Amino acid sequence: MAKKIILTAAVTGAVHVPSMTPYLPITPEQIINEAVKAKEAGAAVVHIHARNPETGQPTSELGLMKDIVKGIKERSDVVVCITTGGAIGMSIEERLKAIPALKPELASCNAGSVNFVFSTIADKLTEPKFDWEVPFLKNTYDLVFANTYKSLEEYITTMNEHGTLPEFEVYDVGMINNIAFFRSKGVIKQPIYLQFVLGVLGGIPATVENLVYLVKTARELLGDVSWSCTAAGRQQLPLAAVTLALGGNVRVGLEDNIYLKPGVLAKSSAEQVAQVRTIAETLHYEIATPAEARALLSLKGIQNVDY
Ligand code: KMH
Ligand code: ZN
Repeated sequence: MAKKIILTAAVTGAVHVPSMTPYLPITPEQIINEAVKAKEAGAAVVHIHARNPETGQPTSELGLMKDIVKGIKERSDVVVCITTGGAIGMSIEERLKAIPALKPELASCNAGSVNFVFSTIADKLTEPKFDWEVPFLKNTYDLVFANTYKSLEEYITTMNEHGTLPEFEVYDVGMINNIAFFRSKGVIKQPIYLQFVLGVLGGIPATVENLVYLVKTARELLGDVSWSCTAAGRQQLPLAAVTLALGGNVRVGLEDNIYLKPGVLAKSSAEQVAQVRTIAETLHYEIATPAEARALLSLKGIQNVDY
């Protein structure tokens, strides 16, 4: 069977703020619509955060997350990956509570602590729409995106208990060794699925050499595990092409990059999905359907979620 490529769309995230682009989905309805459009463009997985529908501020409010994932499930069979990263500054409890509550098939699991700095965005906001935006952005200059070993063990164990596959978010090479540690301890009991996240200020820079280094190190420490890659900002599409050449899966979306091409805002994550799909199909790859992605990742099935 030709290698099937799993495309993931991270439709809103908790980094970009509404004043940066009018196309950032913030209400449940907008997030649901963007997820369904991304699936229709070729995404087999959507990575979901919740936001305050009035102000766009990232929130861990369970009711909103439930409305969003239920709405997506009612309109599409796409795989939903719920964030446990939440937003910088959220507590472990806030970030983790969606797993026991909603029991998703897939959830992000951040494989180590990292400075996750996006304060530079504040300098470019000429007329912020909301009071929370500039302080939220500037605070990242003095915050660590904390994922201690103790919290990592709690995230992984909780996901094991609810049949949720951890999608390990890897921001730097040392985090691959963290995952190897938890596998050697027997904490990791499910197949390992990596999401390399390059280009975060504080994490590994988004270069071809660094992606090759990450893939090589993962193979050395973890063996032949499934992996995907996303690059923040302008490297998103070039590194997507390199990822495909390396046999990896690809994540795009407005969580990671608000542009379609230099100077042109993406109107939806679906537009970025379509760009990567074109490259993949030109390379004679086939795009995985949600059902094929479930099989490739050994997911428990949409009938086993709790929403
Ligand atoms: N929002 C960032 C702090 C995740 O979804 O697990 C990290 C993030 C990771 O979005
Ligand atoms: Zn995220």
